[in-house]
Amino acid sequence: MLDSLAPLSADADVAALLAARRPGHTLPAELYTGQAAWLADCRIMFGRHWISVGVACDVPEPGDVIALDIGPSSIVILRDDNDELRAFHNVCSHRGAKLVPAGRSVVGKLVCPYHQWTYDLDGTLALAPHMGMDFDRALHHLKPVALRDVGGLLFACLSDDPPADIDDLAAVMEPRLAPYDLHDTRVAFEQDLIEDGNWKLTMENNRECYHCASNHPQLSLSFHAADFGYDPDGLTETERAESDALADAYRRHGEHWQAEGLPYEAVEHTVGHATNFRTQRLIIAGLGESQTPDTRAASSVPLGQAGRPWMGDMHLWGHNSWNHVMSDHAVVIAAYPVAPDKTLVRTKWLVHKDAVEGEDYDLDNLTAVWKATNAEDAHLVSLAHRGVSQMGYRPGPYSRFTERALEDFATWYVERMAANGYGTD
Ligand code: 3BY
Ligand code: FES
Ligand code: FE
Repeated sequence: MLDSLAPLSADADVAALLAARRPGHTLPAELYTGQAAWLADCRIMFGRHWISVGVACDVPEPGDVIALDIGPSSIVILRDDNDELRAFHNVCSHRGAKLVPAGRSVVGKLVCPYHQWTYDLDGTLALAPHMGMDFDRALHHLKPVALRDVGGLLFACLSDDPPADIDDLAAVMEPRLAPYDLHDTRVAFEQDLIEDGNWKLTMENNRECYHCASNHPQLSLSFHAADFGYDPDGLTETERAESDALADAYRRHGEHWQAEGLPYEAVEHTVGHATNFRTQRLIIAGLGESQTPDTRAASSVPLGQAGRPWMGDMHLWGHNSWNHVMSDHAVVIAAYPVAPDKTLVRTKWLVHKDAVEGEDYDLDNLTAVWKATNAEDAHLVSLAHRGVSQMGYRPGPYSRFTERALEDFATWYVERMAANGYGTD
């Protein structure tokens, strides 16, 4: 029996905790709270899987740079002089200093602050003073990070051997995102929020709307219930009626979207896949246009060829992200581990690049729903982390009706950790 307060020091302990996970239930405490488990997550879940790292319009011009810390690791994403997007490990090839501080910058070259080794934007070492005649600069290129631009959303994998099934995500999402032309957008606003909880609690919280009615008064105006994987067996009469009404609403909207040539079906790649994602065109409640306080479009300049306010919400969940792409704006949210009990939640609101603040949209109106929702979710995640840290915590049961996506997430997590050396065999 695993004592919930026993210290963890070794990978074997993490493997034992993973093996102890009870199907249908939340994880053993130390998988949320322990330092060894957190480091293992950084190494495997954030080190050997594709993660959401931002948007192409974060770096619109050559020389634009974003440095992103991911647990103990850090990457640099930039646009080089040939207009190509690139990513590198944020580590100098000399003595390993962190090259670029976290955040945005504009540079001609990347210059290490320690001894001024200087790299071109394609990662080539251009200058290394005091290294002598026989020093071969070609051997000291910055270490590249695999980067994929999927319809304007950026995914990176820090491993030298990234999972090949990012191609599945790209094949599904590129046609779905094409009408919105996210390459033609700009970041109207960005918010960083540190949640006082483990990254898996952040993700679990996001994978259900069980908590929405009682915690998200703003979001609930536009967020229509969706079937994130109900188990149809054992529903009460009321639950059955709700489930039928939901299926009916999605059938009607589906017919409409189909006639418009808009893909809408749910596609789920979770258990059994390396790259975890789910997408579906979601109904927007109320007047049906956008996730705003009045459920109308926030921006009068539509995204790309979107043009029609009735396109719903093309949602995409990745293993560290949730995205809502609507006819007038997109909300791109990603979570990054900071410490076992700290997670950075970064939100970007994208509008058409020609939309002018104050004329075409009001920034407060654009950001109101997710600012409120993020603050509410941060509070819930902190409560969950406080609870799982207590001696009285026991793994609790997920609802088969509204929390199946959490069960899938937890199962996928255990499976991926085992596939990467954290098994008990
Ligand atoms: O943002 C999301 O996708 C999820 C879905 C339900 C709760 N949360 C808002
Ligand atoms: Fe970067 Fe020395 S560590 S130049
Ligand atoms: Fe929430």
